[in-house]
Amino acid sequence: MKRTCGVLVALIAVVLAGATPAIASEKTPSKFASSTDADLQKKIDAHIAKYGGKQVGKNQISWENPRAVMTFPAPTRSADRTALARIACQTEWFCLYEHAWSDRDGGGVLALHDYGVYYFYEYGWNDIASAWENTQTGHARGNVFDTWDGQWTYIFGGCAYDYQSYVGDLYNDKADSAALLAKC
Ligand SMILES: [Ca+2]
Repeated sequence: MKRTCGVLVALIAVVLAGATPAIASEKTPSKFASSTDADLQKKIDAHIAKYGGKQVGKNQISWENPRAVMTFPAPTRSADRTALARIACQTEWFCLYEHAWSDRDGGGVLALHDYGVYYFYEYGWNDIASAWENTQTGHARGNVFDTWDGQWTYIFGGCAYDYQSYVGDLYNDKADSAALLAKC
């Protein structure tokens, strides 16, 4: 009897350990990470060669019509790196973050500006978003979709101002497209 109890306790302990949810705050390496300024430039050059756009400043690529800006995280050995690794979303944009806000690694950001539809494959951003922030003016709406085989499934979004510091395990790394609308 005593022995059975011991086995049972051990089994419950194993089950509980297995059920522990993944913690979003764990540091995840960014797909866009670099170690030095030269390494960052190499990554940006490679991204532009594949997805077009124009380099802006040290760590951004900009596209026009519709207007979008992708920001690469600062190199790991750069002085620009702060304790709060998350890149701020500027006012009047809809931002998609590579990592949850609690993730100290920060990761990259894709910021969308104009009303209309965006296909993330055009920016090398399919299945990446883990968080979002809508800082557009006038309660403008941002809808984000997982697209598969011609089907668009709405997965998250909201009217300005709104955000999700983490979209949840079900929709994490799923987003493929977005629509920005003037009305909520
Ligand atoms: Ca997807």
